[in-house]
Amino acid sequence: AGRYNFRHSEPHWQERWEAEKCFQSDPNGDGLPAKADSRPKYYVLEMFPYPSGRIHMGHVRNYTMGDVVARFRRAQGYNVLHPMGWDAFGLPAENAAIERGVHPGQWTRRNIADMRQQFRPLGLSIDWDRELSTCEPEYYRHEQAMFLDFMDKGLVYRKESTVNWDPVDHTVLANEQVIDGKGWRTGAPVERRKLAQWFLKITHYAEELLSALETLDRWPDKVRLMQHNWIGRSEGARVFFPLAGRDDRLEVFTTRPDTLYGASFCAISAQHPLAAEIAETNPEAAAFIADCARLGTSEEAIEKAEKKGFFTGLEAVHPLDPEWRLPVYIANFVLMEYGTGAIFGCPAHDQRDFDFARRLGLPIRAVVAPRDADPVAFAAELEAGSEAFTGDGVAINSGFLDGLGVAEAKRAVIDRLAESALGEGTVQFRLRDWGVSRQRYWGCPIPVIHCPTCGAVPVPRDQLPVTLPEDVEFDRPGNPLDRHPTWAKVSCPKCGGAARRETDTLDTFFESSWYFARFCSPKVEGQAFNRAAVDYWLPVDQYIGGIEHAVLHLLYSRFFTRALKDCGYLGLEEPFKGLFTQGMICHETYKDADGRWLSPDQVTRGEDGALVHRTEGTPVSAGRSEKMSKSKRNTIDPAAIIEAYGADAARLFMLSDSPPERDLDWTDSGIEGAWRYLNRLWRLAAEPATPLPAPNAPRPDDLGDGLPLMRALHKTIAGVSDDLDRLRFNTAVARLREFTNAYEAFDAAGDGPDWVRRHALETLARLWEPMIPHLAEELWSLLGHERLLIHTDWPTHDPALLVDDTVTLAVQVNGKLRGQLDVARDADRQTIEAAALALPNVTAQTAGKTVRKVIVVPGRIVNVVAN
Ligand code: ANZ
Ligand code: ZN
Repeated sequence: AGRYNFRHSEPHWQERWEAEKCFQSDPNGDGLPAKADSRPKYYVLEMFPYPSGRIHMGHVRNYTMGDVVARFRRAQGYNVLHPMGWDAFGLPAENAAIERGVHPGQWTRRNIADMRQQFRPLGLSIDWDRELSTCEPEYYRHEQAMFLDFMDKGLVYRKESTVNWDPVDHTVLANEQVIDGKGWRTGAPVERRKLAQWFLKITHYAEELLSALETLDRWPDKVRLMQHNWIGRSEGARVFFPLAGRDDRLEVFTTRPDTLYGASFCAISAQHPLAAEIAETNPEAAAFIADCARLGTSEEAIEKAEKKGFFTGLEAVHPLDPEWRLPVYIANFVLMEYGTGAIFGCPAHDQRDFDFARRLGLPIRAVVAPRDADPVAFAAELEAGSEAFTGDGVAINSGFLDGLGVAEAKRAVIDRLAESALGEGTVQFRLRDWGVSRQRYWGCPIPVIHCPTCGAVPVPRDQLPVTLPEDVEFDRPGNPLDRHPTWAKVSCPKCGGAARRETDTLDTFFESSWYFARFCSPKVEGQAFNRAAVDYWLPVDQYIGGIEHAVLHLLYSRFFTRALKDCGYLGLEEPFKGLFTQGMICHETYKDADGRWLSPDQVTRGEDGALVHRTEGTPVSAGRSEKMSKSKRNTIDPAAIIEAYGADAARLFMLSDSPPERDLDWTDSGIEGAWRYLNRLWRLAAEPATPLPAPNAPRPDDLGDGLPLMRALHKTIAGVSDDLDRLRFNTAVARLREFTNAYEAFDAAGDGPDWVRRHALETLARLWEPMIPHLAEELWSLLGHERLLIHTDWPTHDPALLVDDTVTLAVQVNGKLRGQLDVARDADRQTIEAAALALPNVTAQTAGKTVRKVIVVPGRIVNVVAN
């Protein structure tokens, strides 16, 4: 038997697709299809890669899935947009500059060129004419304009905020550069410093970003839930506690105004202005505040830490009872960034407050009891115990609230507070505004000039883009833009005086928040988008990427789309109609006797089948299959796989092994199985058991012996179409493999009309094309076609052929199930009776008895009555 020569075939078909411009989607350069093109549009996008220099298996899986969707939709008659670009700004390029002395731009552009070459052999149906790279001024100039538009709309502001500061290198560190609280290069404990930074007002859209999640019915529930929690909407109240002996008051946020009668203290954050005021005259307070700062600001650390408080000496007046005083503490568990940075504590109904009250000996007073409990006994038990009651119930010990349910009591308190202007209902979000300033070189310059007289002045639009200077040095830590001799020195656009450019650059999430829209018309100059092109292509119909972007990237993009709409750039709110998050690629891990990680190609099987070191022959132990990572050395290089087995085998294995949302275990046997199957498939057309008729032969009226295969084929068409529609690639593969088995048996038997064989084989090639495009074209050409397979339409199934021609009947004897019977759908009563009585189990059960009656319920049951 011959072998499929993928080394010849794969490049050959890639060249044909390119020569015929099969994936071109921008005939006029304005992003739009040709005027006469009336096909509906379909935009499929995979999250664009960071140009690290090498593609990895995760990329192969991601882009293969997107490619299947693109090819499938194209075959179905859609005008498909399937672009590719590079998320090209970011820290690794700067690290390369620091470590190897190569300029970040040079490093990045070389990586892009390398990766483009590595993607080619995969045979992806990408429109490379739309390629973009975010580090080029022709891309980032538009986001500088967007930044200015956002400024005009009040969606940008500047405020002091904390950064990670390396005290040895004297530089700001990105979060990724802080490892276990220490600087990545110096190992020095990181300090917190305040710096003025730029923020985008994502919170302006908090309510919408939350409520619109409901409309995203083609997103995974998991991602919607993560965004829901991230936005974190809480309904509650702002309550004002006058401060005794002062003329100001403490403003707190609470979700439980119904528990106000259970209050026993107030607490403020260590960063609260009132805390700072007290610290000015109270060194102990200052020491306590400094102590809290060491805890860091991560919510997790705060959650875990022991609850501590410092009494300020101040007393707050209870808003519902002017005689009632509450001590005010500075507490380490109150965050300045949430609500108002101040709380009232109700120990009986909040565990944190409970623990705090116990430690400090503060009163614990139950004010809510379960509906069916005896209030007095319940309160006594709670106050003596160690657990807060956070469930639903009715108000007790609460004056005018007594007897009301939690929800009613909340409303009643808010109404009462509003009457005396001591409170109001409010909604609070966990979502924070997006800090976009980065003290880095390799990013988009923020288009602002700082003037000592005029303040922060936007760069005039006719002076955009503000480009990065090329002549920078990375020989010292810190931001080279900051110490560049001339770049930052400019005159103020307003007053003409000496001024300085903003030397911070934008967070790289900025670029990825609108690239999907730029792909709609990547060549237009002078504006970010051709409005008609974004109106035509957006939203992205199917977006595919990793779950690690479930919150930030996807939320920022949703925010950007709204902000861009409000600035008149485009007309929609939700950029991604369908979202799919794929699983990771895993591989077994290996260690030698000394516990060192070994890579898969260092490991082989010895004569006895045990794992050994390939060159040293020493024993190797295999560990769990884990996500492929450099640190565990369990990666497989896609280039090596494609070299050995071809792109189609890699694609097939990626798609077939497990559901696409799950993790996939890369195994040698898996890729070899895929390779063997491809050869089998190839032989069906290259070396058919029975010669095939010429193409385009007419369909015979009577399919004769070919009917069962035709039924199987049409079931396969229907099933695969449905699977690809829902991105169930693995089941599509399973169906096609099953049909291949049926076809092989049919071909070997050599009967049935030849037309059916050709038709089945051609359809099989068509159905496989989205997944293994090269071999599919090869089969198509072996079957005698000149024109490319990808120009042929997706097949539709014939519903008549989906109806089974047999039915399965349950056979009972005296009402007890004794067997099953497959009969022709149109079999008559006599035939069914005879077949039922002939079943061995039925003969056994009726032996020595007389059959009195046989009842046939058509299509369902046969009951034999015998005694
Ligand atoms: C009084 C109270 C009584 C509370 C009670 C809870 C239970 P979520 O649901 O997350 O919005 N809180 C408010 N601001 C805070 C801050 N800056 N740092 C720490 N805690 C803060 O939680 C809101 C609740 O968390 C608020 O309701 C407040 O405590 C606390 F039986 O007020 B509550
Ligand atoms: Zn000025």
